[in-house]
Amino acid sequence: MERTLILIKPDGMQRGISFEILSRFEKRGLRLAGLRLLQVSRELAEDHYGEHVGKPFFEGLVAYITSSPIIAAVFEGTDAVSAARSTMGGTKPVDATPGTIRGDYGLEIGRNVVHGSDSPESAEREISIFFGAGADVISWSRDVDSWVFE
Ligand code: IDP
Ligand code: MG
Repeated sequence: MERTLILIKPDGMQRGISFEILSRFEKRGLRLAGLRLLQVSRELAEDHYGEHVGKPFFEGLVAYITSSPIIAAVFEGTDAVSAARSTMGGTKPVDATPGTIRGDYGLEIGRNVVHGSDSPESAEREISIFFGAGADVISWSRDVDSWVFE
């Protein structure tokens, strides 16, 4: 089953809405497969956001993502990557569709509350960054799975 990496970014943590956000993915039907509370180092930030190194907003992005502990979660399910991205809404919260996480909880692009992998390949890479060596990702089934997955 497809997996995706979700991060509750520092603003989501500081604002006390981390579990509210996680519950949106859970209610959508996605199954939680991994969960960590961690402090992101500069090194980890550069690895995770490697595609953005050198862009004008990169230093601000690193300062943001390292500014507070975050939650990293793995969710799995049918088309988990695109399901999570549509639940999150667009990158720029002011333009994100109301009803999405970013459309409901954010205003600024540099304070957009949540991260989700943008492709299955990115998901695999990002999950190994946050859940490599020793951090568990668990394969399990729920009694309701047959009511969620066809
Ligand atoms: P995504 O999070 O929707 O996948 P990306 O383009 O991958 O969006 O950008 C990663 C993160 O970098 C964004 O979520 C946002 O926090 C930040 N970011 C992207 N573009 C800008 C910008 O133009 N100014 C400030 N921050 C930005
Ligand atoms: Mg991205």
